[in-house]
Amino acid sequence: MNDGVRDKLVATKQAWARAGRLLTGNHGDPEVDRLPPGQRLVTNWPVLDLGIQPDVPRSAWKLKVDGLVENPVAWDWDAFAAQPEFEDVSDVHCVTQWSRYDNRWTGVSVTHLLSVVRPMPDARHVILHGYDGYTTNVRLDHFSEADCLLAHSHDGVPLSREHGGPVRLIIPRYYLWKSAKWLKRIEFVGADKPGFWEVRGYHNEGDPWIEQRYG
Ligand SMILES: Nc1nc2c(c(=O)[nH]1)N[C@H]1C(S)=C(S)[C@@H](COP(=O)(O)O)O[C@H]1N2
Ligand SMILES: [Mo]
Repeated sequence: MNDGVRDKLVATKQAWARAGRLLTGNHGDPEVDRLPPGQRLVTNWPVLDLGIQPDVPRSAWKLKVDGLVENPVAWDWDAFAAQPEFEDVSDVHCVTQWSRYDNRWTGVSVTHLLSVVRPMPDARHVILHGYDGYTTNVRLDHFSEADCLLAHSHDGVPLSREHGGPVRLIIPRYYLWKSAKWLKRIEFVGADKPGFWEVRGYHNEGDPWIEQRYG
């Protein structure tokens, strides 16, 4: 994708955000409904990115975890692979209205990561950085939920480049734009710092059950 096409794509999504497009005004109850309001179920797996799909082989991949933590780490593939393995099945919900059920993710749990790096008391938010320059922000309490992980495989197969391999974040309870692909850095901060889509009109938190799509 060339720069002109990418700029147009970003501008279109930004305009949708301004117009509040796709909002149904309904609230869902995750205890009762499986599909959040305004979503439709798909069985394929759409690819969404900024037109850049960084090619990072496992041998060149590195993850930095820093900021307000007592024990910052920089993991290469071998160090990452040496962490305890975690598996979880979850549904994903994209703000562009598709949801996909029963994704089996394998990787390293955020719970484990937090036990290694130990966030300081004034850490409140987490900024995720991708190899493509993408960023997204998430509240530390949302990031800390038990179903969040640094995933290297999906349904038993290593994550493809287009879906964010070698490693992406998965935050199942929030819209999928929070789940940074091609994960490069996890930064713990005190003051919030809206990311790529958040400064372009997407909601700062992105809870699909109350349709926090925009604003
Ligand atoms: N690094 C990075 N992560 C990203 C994005 C991106 O452009 N770059 N797009 C986000 C958006 S908007 C969505 S909907 C999902 C799409 O994930 P998928 O392509 O695996 O479906 O990735 C999110 N994570
Ligand atoms: Mo998205």
